[in-house]
Order: sequence, then C-alpha cells, then structure tokens
Amino acid sequence: MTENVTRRDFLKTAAVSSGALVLYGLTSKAPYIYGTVNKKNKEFSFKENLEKVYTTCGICSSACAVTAYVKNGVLRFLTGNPEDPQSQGKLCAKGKSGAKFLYDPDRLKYPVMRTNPEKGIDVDPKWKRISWEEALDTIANKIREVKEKHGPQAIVFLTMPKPSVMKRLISAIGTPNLVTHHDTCVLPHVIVQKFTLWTKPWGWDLENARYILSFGWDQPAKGKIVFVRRFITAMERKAKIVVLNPMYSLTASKADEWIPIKPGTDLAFALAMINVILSENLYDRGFLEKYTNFMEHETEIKEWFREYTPEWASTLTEVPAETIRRIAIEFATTKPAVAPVHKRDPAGPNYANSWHLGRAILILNALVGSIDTYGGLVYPRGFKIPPCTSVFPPSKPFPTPPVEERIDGKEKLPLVKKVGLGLFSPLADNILKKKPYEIKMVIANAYNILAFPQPTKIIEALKKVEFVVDIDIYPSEMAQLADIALPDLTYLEKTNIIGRGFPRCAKIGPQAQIMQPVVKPMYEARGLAWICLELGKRVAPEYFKKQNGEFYTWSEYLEEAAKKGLGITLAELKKKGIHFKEEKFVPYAKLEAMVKKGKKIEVYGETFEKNGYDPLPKWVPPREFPSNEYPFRLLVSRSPVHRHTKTTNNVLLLELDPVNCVFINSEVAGSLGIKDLDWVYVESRVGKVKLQARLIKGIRKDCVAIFHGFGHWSKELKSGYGRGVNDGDLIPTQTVDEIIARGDPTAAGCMEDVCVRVYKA
Ligand SMILES: Nc1nc2c(c(=O)[nH]1)N[C@H]1C(S)=C(S)[C@@H](COP(=O)(O)OP(=O)(O)OC[C@H]3O[C@@H](n4cnc5c(=O)[nH]c(N)nc54)[C@H](O)[C@@H]3O)O[C@H]1N2
Ligand SMILES: Nc1nc2c(c(=O)[nH]1)N[C@H]1C(S)=C(S)[C@@H](COP(=O)(O)OP(=O)(O)OC[C@H]3O[C@@H](n4cnc5c(=O)[nH]c(N)nc54)[C@H](O)[C@@H]3O)O[C@H]1N2
Ligand code: SF4
Ligand SMILES: [Mo]
Repeated sequence: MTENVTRRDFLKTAAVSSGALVLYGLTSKAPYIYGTVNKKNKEFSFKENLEKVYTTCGICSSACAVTAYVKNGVLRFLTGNPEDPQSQGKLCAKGKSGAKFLYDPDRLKYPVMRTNPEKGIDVDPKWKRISWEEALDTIANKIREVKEKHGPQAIVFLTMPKPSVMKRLISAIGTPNLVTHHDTCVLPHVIVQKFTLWTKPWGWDLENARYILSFGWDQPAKGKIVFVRRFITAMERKAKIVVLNPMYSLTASKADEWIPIKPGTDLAFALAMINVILSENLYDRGFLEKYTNFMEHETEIKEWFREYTPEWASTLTEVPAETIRRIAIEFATTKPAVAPVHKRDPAGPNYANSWHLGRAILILNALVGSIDTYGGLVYPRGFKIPPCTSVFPPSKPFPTPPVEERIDGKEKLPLVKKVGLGLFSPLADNILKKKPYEIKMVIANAYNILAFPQPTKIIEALKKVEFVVDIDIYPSEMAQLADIALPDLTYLEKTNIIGRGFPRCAKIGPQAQIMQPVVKPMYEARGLAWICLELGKRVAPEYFKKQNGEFYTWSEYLEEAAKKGLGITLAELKKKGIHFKEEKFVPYAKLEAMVKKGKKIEVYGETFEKNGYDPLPKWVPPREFPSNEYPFRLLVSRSPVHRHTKTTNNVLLLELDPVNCVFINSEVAGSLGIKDLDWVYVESRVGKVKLQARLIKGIRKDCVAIFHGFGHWSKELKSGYGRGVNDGDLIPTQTVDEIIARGDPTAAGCMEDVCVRVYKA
C-alpha cells in the first residue's frame, strides 16, 4: 500500500517532533519532491527518477543507516534506511538536515594559509588560497623541523584517533600527544565501566525493562533515536519510569515520576538505595555469587554502606527519605529494573563526585542482576574492523616516544593511562606553562575551540604555538587560529566502514555499515584518511607501505578490511548498505565467558583499590557550593536538534532552534526582577556571558540551565556567527594535580560543578 507524501508527512519522518525541514537543494527555496512511501517496507519512491545510495549518518556517534536520494549528482533527500534495526529506519532532525553541511556555502572549500601573523578572536586570518601540494609540503616540512629541533613530543594532535590511519600517522611521528576531549564527555563512564564490568558503555536493553531509573540519563531529550525508539517501546509496555533531574527535561516529562533532585547529590540518593537494598536483603544473591566479587567482600560492603541511610541522604538531596526507600524497594523488586547511564549525565564528567555515582549506579544494576540480560545492561557485540596496522603491518615497529609524559598529564592517572582517551581541561594551562615541555606544533582535526572549558585559555595557548593546522569542514573557531586550514570531506562525501558495536537492545546482533559518497566531493575537499596518508608518505614513508613496497591507498585498506572484518567485499557492502551477523542473545553468556577467564564484576573495586582509589563509592561533596556571591548551580545540556557546535551553522536546524538562552525558575526570576526574554548576565568565578532569560517552572530554584553548542565567533560562519553564547566561558579549567588531590581516577572535567550568579544586563 502506498500513500502520497506531502510536506507534512516529510516533517513527520523526522523522528523528533520538532518538525525538521527535510527538503533541500542548493538553496532553501528548492522545490519539494513529491513521492510515495510504501507502508509495508517503508521505502520511499519519488515521482522524479532519483538514484538511491546507502550510507551512514555522521553527525553523532549513533551512526544511523541512511538512504540518500540523488538526482543528476545533486543530493535531494535523506531518509533512514528501513533495514536498520537500531534506528528502526528513522533519522532525527539533525540527520535529516545533513545536506545543509554538504551544500553549506560557508564550508571550508580549499586549503588556505593565513597571511596575518596576529591571531585571536576578531582577528581576520587574511587567508590565501594554496594548492594541496603546497599545504601538505609545508605541513610535512614543519613536522620534520619540529621533530628534529624539539623532538616529536613538541607536536600535539587534537583529534579522535579514527580513522586508523590518523593513529598510524601519530605513531609514525612518535609523539605521545594524541589528545582527545573525553574528560569533558564520556571518560568517567569509560573508566568506571571498564574497571568494574570489563566492558564499554552504551548498551541498555530498555525495551524489555519493567522499571527504568534515570539518574539524569537524558538521551530521549537529545533526539538520539536509537534510544528514543527503545524508550518509547518501554513506555508502551508500561515500564515504570522514574527520572531524577533538577530540570523537567523531555525525558522527565515522559516519566511516571519526576524527582527534581538537588544537583550534584544523586550520589547520596544512590548510596542510600544501596543501603536499603542491602539492609532489607533485596539483592539478587544468585547473580552476585556467580558473576561478581560481592560474596568475597560481603561483610565489608555491608558495613561500608551502613551509614548511608535514606534519612541521611534526604538532607543532601532534598528528596524525602520515604521516597528514596520506596524507589530502592521498587527497583529491587520489579524485574527487570535498570538504571542506564550515557555520557554527560551526573555520573559523567560533571561533578567532583561523579565517578563515585558512576560506581554506585553500576553496583545498583549488579545488585538486582540487571547486567548481560534482558532489560539490563548489554555488552557490546560488533564486528571487529581491523585497523590499517593489521591490514598493512608496518615493516618495523613504530618509534617509542622519547618521553612518557604527555602535555595533558594523563600519564599521572594510572587508570586513565590504560585507555586511549585524553584530557582537554588541563591542556591549555600546560601549554601556556610549557609543562612538562614546550609545544611547537598543533594539528587539530574535527575539534572546536568552543569545546574547551574556559576557551580563552586555549586561544591564548594556541597563539603561543608556532604552527597550528586545522582539518575541518568549516572555517570554524579552531580554523581561525590556524596557520593552515585543510578542507575535509563531509560524511556525505566520505568512504568508510562503520562497525556499530553498541546494540541498543538485547535482540540486535553485530551490525556494520557503509559510509560512502552520495555525491562527488564539493570544491577541493579531500578526506582525512587521504590527508593522513599524504602526510605519512612525506614524513615517515616507511610506515605507509604495503609488503610490495608500494604505498597503500585508503580504498585498498577498506577493501581488505571488509574482507577480513566482515567476510564480504567492499562492493557488496556498498550495495547492501548494512551487513548483519546472526547472533542470538543468550543472557549471561558474556559473564559466563568472563568468569571462565577468571574475571568477575568488581562490585568491590579491587582494581580501584590496587591503584590507590576508594574500593567502594562514598559520599564526596561536589567541588563548588552555592554562595551569596554565586547562588545558582549551572546545568548544561544540549538541544535535540543540534549536535554541539557543528550544527549551529546549519540553517535548517537554526530555523528550529536559533539561539540558546538561560533557563531560570520563574519565581526566582521574579524576585530578581527578571522577565521572560530579558537580557541577563550569567557569571561564574572565571567568566560571564550575556544572553536572554527564559522563565520556566520546570527547573529547581537553585539552578539555571544553558544548552551547549552556540556562541560562534568565527565571522566566516555567516549563519551561526553571533548567535547565543558558549557555556564554556563559565567553566573553569583544572589541573591534573587537582584531579589527583580529589582522588578521582576518571579525571572528570567538572563541567557542571560550577556556581553562577544571574543579573539583569
Ligand atoms: N541532540 C544532541 N544529541 C547528542 C549530542 C548533542 O550535542 N546534541 N551530543 C552527543 C554527545 S557527544 C553527548 S556527550 C551526549 C550528551 O547528552 P547527555 O549525556 O544526555 O548529557 P546532557 O545533554 O548534558 O544532559 C544531562 C542531563 O543531566 C541533567 N543534570 C544535570 N545535573 C544533574 C544532577 O546533578 N542530577 C541529575 N539527576 N541530573 C542532572 C541535566 O538537566 C540534563 O538533563 O549526547 C549525544 N547526543
Ligand atoms: N562548554 C562545554 N564544552 C563541552 C561540552 C559542553 O557541554 N559544554 N560538551 C563536551 C562534549 S560531551 C563533547 S563530545 C565535545 C564535542 O566537541 P567537538 O567534538 O569539538 O564538537 P563540535 O563543537 O561540534 O565541533 C566539531 C568541529 O569539527 C568540525 N567538523 C564537523 N564535521 C567534520 C568532519 O567531518 N571532518 C572534520 N575534519 N571536521 C568536522 C566542525 O566544524 C567543528 O569545528 O565538547 C565537549 N565540550
Ligand atoms: S541520532 Fe540523528 S544525528 Fe545521530 S546518527 Fe542518528 S540521525 Fe544522525
Ligand atoms: Mo560528548
């Protein structure tokens, strides 16, 4: 059966109810495309003859499968691939609007070199267009020069390590400084889960849960459809949903119970829940015995949590003791119950006590047996896509960096050292203080200045660095500070194999996807992988060759990776779009396998203890406290229709959410003489921002909230420039010594452990 597709139907196809505009061409006045949707297989067909190309959305890490419709080499329409069980064939508003990246007239179009030696906000780089040859030769010469004069450690890469050829370039140069953003994001969850459950985060079988307890877990409010779809199924199946959040977020609005907890105190709530479950013998003894080290430490564990009664927690959290007790009992007796976490929720990088909360939440899930089973946490199951170093092994080992010390200082943190993720918050201060050494060159890729806490510091730091390269799709704020900026391909022009290792429910098995160009690259953009190979050839050719001595290409690598990792050819994957492996979910199978290898879930944190940290979560207050000077706690969240700063130049998404503002409780605002839409200052101990106030009832009186993603100051981002503010101006940087002093093994960036005042502008 088919039906006519109208513009309204198109709007409905954006999985977020915000009503994204989903039609595009080179201008926003492009004519609508009329077509039909087959209700059975949900495939679109159009009156015009459109070519169909399968690919993957590259806007957020969910990597939803995409079907792109193209005519005469022009992308006309993006929709979800109905074969994708994770997204269930949908795209969110961001995914639907992807063509506006591709066709954004503000894109970085050619390699450019700055001619103005002065750098900073409001300083025009005075770009000169250069050829790729000149750009790559200049960068390669600089890498060689810095390496010879100062050692490879004087070169910092600010980038995610992917694609694997990027990591290879860094290893071939021999610098220890591959610095990622993760202390501002998921690092606390990664460390806590790795050394408690021996897994990586993100798999939660929400659809089979009967009870979902969110400690600020807020993915539905981000429009991340892989979670939204599961959450909706859980709602339809009448799971009880309890949301702790100082703000009435979208997730809270869908809950059976919203508990506006005092920010930074979820830890006390979780500790008291553990106390109740233990003292009332409500824990799953069988599970704990088989799969965890609980029994070996039973007496100690019970003693540890004895003091954390609901009455004790009540004074800290401002939640009645009977509510905490009741929720603990419901959580332990409604099976399966689950407390999911994601990245930036309060157990993420937000507070000085976040890692204890992360541990407490995992212990709660373990106490009720909700790990590696239906309705609980599910371990990742994916294809292993081999990196290029195993497809084309280098003929000799990579050089060992001459120093172990890194510019972000992470080697001082024994557990952070064991994962390949880095720290943004101490970086600027260390570069400025030349601690432990001077940095001469920075190569940034797909990271923006606005992602750093207190960005004025990283701006100062980069101004002091001799040579900065930025690989970007936009002349972003990072590009504004660069000596050379290189235009990368957008995800709609790139080829890659995407392993989707994190099933968002128990029934989904391993899944891999193609990312492939839906149109020819625009302007002179070239892919990051190609850029890395070209630089590799120039600075360390011996590491970029095949066994026959010839240089390998990115497509040769992908051909081999598809065969080795998936057992099919790249051409087949391009045709199919998605590749699955049948794998039936067997509850507790991963845990059984782990136990066989002598590993158990560490309810009692033996590994944490061995490394000098608390073996069990304990009450630790947040870093900052509201005072007369700074009476409000700052909450940071993000819009469902923006993905950090990279979408805030996308005119379709700006139409939906054009600017950020500060949310403040209407009663409190009244007492401060602030009316809705008044201009106000929000000020912390490190900075202030001026923006408009939105008065709402759904936020506690002791906090205010700002959504991240706005505040572009690059004048070359003509649509995003000057809209809203960057919350990061209010967030202090921190030193590794401060992290060590507070006994935090996870290096949380304390991104919300900030107090502010608000006053009329
Ligand atoms: N639309 C959209 N989706 C995204 C992203 C995006 O930028 N836009 N980014 C992606 C990335 S990289 C990340 S890291 C994630 C971020 O997404 P999330 O992990 O969902 O993080 P936040 O958006 O910061 O939301 C955190 C929630 O915690 C609440 N909160 C703050 N303090 C407390 C507290 O003390 N207690 C409790 N109980 N709640 C608290 C806030 O009110 C907010 O609702 O989303 C991913 N998905
Ligand atoms: N103040 C504050 N800081 C934060 C956060 C916060 O909430 N508040 N959140 C933190 C979190 S959770 C995260 S994940 C980080 C996110 O921080 P970033 O990963 O830096 O994300 P964006 O801010 O979106 O900036 C992405 C940059 O990459 C460019 N870009 C986009 N697509 C491509 C591409 O395909 N190739 C290349 N080469 N470049 C591309 C964009 O133009 C932009 O310059 O920010 C962190 N920092
Ligand atoms: S959730 Fe949205 S932005 Fe993220 S991958 Fe899916 S469609 Fe793209
Ligand atoms: Mo993030």
